Amino acid sequence: TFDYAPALESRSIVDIKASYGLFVDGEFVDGSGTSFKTINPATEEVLAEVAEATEADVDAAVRAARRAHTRVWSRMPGKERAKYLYRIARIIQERSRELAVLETIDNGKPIKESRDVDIPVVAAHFFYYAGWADKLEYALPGNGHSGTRSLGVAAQVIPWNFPLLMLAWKIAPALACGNTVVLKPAETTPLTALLFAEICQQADLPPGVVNIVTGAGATGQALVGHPDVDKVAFTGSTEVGKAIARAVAGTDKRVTLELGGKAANIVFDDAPLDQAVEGIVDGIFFNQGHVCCAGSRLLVQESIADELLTKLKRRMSTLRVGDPLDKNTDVGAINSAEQLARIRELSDIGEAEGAGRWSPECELPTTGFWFPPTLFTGVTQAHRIARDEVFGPVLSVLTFRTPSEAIEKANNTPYGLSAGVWTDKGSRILHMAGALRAGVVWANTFNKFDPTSPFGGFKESGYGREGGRHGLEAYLKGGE
Ligand code: TXE
Repeated sequence: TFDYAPALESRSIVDIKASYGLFVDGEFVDGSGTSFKTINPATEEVLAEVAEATEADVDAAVRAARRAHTRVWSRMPGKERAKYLYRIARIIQERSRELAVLETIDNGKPIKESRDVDIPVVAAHFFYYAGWADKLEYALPGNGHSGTRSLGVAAQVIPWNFPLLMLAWKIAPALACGNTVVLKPAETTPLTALLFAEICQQADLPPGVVNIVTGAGATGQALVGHPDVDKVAFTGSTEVGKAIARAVAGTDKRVTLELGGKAANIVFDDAPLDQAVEGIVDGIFFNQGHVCCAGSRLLVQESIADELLTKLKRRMSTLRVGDPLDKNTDVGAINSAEQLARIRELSDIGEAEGAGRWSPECELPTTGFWFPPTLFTGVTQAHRIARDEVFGPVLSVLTFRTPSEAIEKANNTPYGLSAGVWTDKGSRILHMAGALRAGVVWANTFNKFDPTSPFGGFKESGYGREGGRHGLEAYLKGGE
């Protein structure tokens, strides 16, 4: 464990309770079932006991959301809904330090990422969608009021890699459009969603507009399967996404799915190499590689492969792995023992299949879940590490000679979430952006998120878009 001053000082600014209930109808209530423990993945310290919501608890939450939708939220003029969203956004800003520290403790991500990326982008989403809330109205005939084209109750299930950011991506547009929500955070990272519930109380959000039910897969299953849910929004594994798509098939529920990825980061010989190295490092080691759009396959043009790899290894050697609460840490803890086991297994398979494995020398803490930044060279398209989503700090390097070979290799994956292109030629960027089967293509940058930009995938990466104007469509009846 870590015992030096900065970590202890940060730890003291968050008030973690010994146990947490569910947030239903504006109140924290006890669950009717068992509870589970959430731990700090950097230390394995038990942080809190959290209620495991049962089917009955989920039902109570959906009922509360339905009542709030019918009686309050869908009838409220958009400019009033906007006030609540702005208020939430401002409280998030005011409590950003607390939110960042709690996110880091429950998730394992470096504090400089939660402080400089996650929480500011969370607030930005609430500000952005607050601005939409009064622009989606239509006049109701006769009574002079305006009404919403909201769908009703949204069931939202999110993963553990960006707990609060995924919550913001889902809750902010849903509320702006006049829907109410029941959200289930991931079982390894429930704490910031529960702090968000407290923020909803602080903002005087009408009871039932936001409900948080904690628990594992069975709770998620009960939520998306609830007959009174109108809309399902899921971010998580492709496997569970497919199961959800099957479960709602034949119902009139609307669904959006944001699933896995295996993005190619493509570096041409005319690319600014030092900038590309930064983008490659950010693409795969940001958030320990627990990123659905992570640039987990580096496709480098053969003529510059040696030079790029030398620079990349030098840069990787400077990454600081360790205490997530230390402001200087670049790579934090792996989120769970299960995820660590998965990363280890796929990496061992990579080695057994003949790829060259390399990691910089770094001393890993002895407690908690850790994996060093890792590079595999000599990877071919047949290797499992070139095909499967590792969801960890593991980069597979492949080479290409021509742009068409780069396109063929980049698209040779069942996924289609994101890609990166590094080149000095504008025409090549446009050509690649058109040819790559990926929902997002970054040019000379990577992993940049903004509330105004739509995000979502092709193929097995799911369907529907979150973010921007496009993100509203998933929560409105009829087309724009
Ligand atoms: O995902 P799950 P896991 C990928 C990544 C990772 C793998 C497994 O490759 O290694 O998935 O991660 C809830 N009905 N991604 O096991 O199980 C669950 O409680 C309804 C990519 O954590 O999909 C959690 O809240 N809900 C991904 C959420 O689904 C169910 C992010 C995600 O967990 C459910 C996470 C069910 N039957 C993992 N079963 C991305 N796209 O960013 C589980 N859940």
